[in-house]
Amino acid sequence: MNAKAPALRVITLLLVLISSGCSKSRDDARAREVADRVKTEFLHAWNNYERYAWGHDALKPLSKTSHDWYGQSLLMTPVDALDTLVLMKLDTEADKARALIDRDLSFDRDIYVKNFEITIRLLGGLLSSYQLTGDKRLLALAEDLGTRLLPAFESPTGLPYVYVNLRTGQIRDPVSNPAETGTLLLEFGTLSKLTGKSIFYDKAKRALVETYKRRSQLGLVGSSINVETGAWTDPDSHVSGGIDSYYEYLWKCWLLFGDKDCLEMWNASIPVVQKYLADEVRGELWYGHADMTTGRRTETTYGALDAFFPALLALSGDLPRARRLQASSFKMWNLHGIEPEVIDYTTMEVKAATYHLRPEIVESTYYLHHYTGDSEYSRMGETIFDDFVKYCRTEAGYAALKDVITKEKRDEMESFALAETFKYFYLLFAPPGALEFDKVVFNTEAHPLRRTW
Ligand code: DMJ
Repeated sequence: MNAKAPALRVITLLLVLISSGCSKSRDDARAREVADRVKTEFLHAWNNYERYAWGHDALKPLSKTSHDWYGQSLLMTPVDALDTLVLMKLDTEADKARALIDRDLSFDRDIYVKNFEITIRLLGGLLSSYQLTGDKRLLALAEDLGTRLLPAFESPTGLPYVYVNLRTGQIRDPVSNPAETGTLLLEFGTLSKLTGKSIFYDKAKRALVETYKRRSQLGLVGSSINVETGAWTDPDSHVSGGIDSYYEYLWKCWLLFGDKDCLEMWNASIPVVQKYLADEVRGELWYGHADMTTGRRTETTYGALDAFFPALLALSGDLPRARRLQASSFKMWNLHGIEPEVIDYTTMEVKAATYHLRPEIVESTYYLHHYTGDSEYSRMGETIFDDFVKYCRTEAGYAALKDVITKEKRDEMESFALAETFKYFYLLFAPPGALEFDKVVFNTEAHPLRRTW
């Protein structure tokens, strides 16, 4: 045996370690550089909101005007974006946004608001920003809002109405869907834990359970349900918009609250999703639509909203499916250099051509990068970010696209672009200390909630 062999092996090992150390620090430096670019672009969006729409719900980036959802402002963009400002350490901007919220935000308004949207964007935003800043005024606003939303749950089934009047408590629109009836417990539950008032948890938990109880014999839920009768009005089942975050909250409420009922509901639901909604085409994994009663495939469509599902699969421990589905989402993204709202995955034809600055594919890239540490996902994230900037950046902020094929823009910058899309881009590239992933559960609007109780 060659006496020099052990020494050689040690030297080779050292060289491998040194060179992988070098490539790691190169990767880290590159990530920091992308994180800085994300921050700069986020500021471009935020500064233009400040310049043209300050105090309103949202910026209209093409006309450089503002938009209020209900004719008067609920400060949708500042509340939704505040925790992103804090996480990016944009302290001056964060303080200014917080001062505006503290001074001007009032929920004592005679307007009907959408319970689901207001819960995920405003209630979620106020709670996470309260946890990040310790500003008690934010918690007081959250409690006031939560209290004003409670009448929404006063239906014969306990499933919430779609709209509730913030001042009078009157409700309207009984036809809802599982995402809207089942995506409330992270926010209402956190409010209960932070205020010591159990009513919020109980109402939202009941709505989630009542949705689950109405699943078909196969175990699937449909696309629309009447909250007064509890009857389904559309049996179309999928993981897309209108149902998506119902599944997300089954798992996440187990994670955040340790609520065993949620775990049981998740365990009973997810194998059914795999059986009836998952689809294999050309060796790729996709999720389509099926009739909730018969399980028959009804549509082979997938889209920007479905692209949250790899994140949920990864979070719940199913990395193999998460990786495969993310590859499909990225294929969809690359079809036209930016993803459309809906495609038919059997033909790869675009079925709905808009792009609303949605975050879901970025969210999944972030989760997969976190769980696998694989540089494939930072490269993927960089491509997505470069395309996002290339096609959606405009002189006054970021604009949605009317058509991903022609790249024609539309006059819209939804608050979730700041709350979610930029936040997930940033966290994907930021140093690990920017946010301790394992200590938080993101609500469906990317507001990190912590078990501080
Ligand atoms: C957001 O408001 C939330 O992520 C919701 O769960 C789905 N739609 C938008 C983003 O696309």
